[in-house]
Amino acid sequence: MKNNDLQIWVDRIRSGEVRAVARAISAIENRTPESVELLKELFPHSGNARVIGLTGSPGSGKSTLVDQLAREYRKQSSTVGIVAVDPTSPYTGGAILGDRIRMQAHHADTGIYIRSMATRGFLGGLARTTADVATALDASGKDIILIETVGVGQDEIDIVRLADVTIVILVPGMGDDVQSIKAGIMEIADIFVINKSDREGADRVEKEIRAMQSLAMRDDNWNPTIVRTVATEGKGIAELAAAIEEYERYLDKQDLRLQKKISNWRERLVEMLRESLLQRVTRERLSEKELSAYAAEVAGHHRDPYTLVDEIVGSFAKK
Ligand SMILES: Nc1nc2c(ncn2[C@@H]2O[C@H](COP(=O)(O)OP(=O)(O)OP(=O)(O)O)[C@@H](O)[C@H]2O)c(=O)[nH]1
Ligand SMILES: [Mg+2]
Repeated sequence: MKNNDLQIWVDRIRSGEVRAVARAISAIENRTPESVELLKELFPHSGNARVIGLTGSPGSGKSTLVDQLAREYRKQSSTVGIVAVDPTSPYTGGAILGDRIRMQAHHADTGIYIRSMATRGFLGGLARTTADVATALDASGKDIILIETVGVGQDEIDIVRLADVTIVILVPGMGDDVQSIKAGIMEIADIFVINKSDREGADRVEKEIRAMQSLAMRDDNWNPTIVRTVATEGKGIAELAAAIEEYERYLDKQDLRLQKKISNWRERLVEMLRESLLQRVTRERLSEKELSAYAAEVAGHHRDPYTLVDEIVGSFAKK
């Protein structure tokens, strides 16, 4: 890509042009060589958005909640970018369609940009891709970025940890007891939302969260807020927005926001290095064919893998 074209693209993204942003996100998703050049240009213009991550079981009401939260922020005249990661859950049976409908509902509003990302067949780390997409949205001038992901595995934990504020959504009943939620997910919550509070059992969920909280104190001494919502009716949304703000104020007062970012970047840098080094090794030193041949040698016990790896890395380092 010519430098001039890249600059035009960057300018268009920065002015929030929807098609340029969409193209950027596609490039990032596909990890095209241009996307890296683009991200280098966009990064200096990012860092202003408030990034809020929401996670919860399939069908817990993440999309509905995100939608309501987006409306709330639009009322406050903030612009919003939404990234829905893996919206296809067994519960709603392919909510991508629902997300499409959601997008149409906001279609006339250029202050909001929604993007669904499927996770299957992904090149490289999902967390990194999501973070890069957030960087692009940030550089496009969105004030707030909402990241929605199904809270099931390590990938999701990695994704929401990129956020300034992490919200874990629980629902009463449905066997969705606090105990059954992955421990890792509970620990990352800065705010708990008990959605579907129109149903019976919200009290019990709250009690369980409190019981769990009494067992462990966080390093930052923050006691996660619990907010009840009925996302479908827009109930509790203003309270949630207020809780988010309160936590952000706490972050700033304790000078924790930067610390959080630094510790995130430590991990992201290691991950980027790992990926980049491996890419270089496989590109410059180790072809697929060689890899297969080595694997056969090790499998046949003709060679030990430890010396082999030392040799490969050693020969690479000398280059
Ligand atoms: N009763 C009730 N239903 C709700 C509430 N919030 C969401 N729902 C319903 O729950 C279902 C799932 O909502 P979604 O917002 O798609 O949930 P999700 O967590 O995004 O689902 P996936 O992305 O498929 O994991 C929908 O039928 C919603 O209308 C609520 O507060 N109360
Ligand atoms: Mg959803």
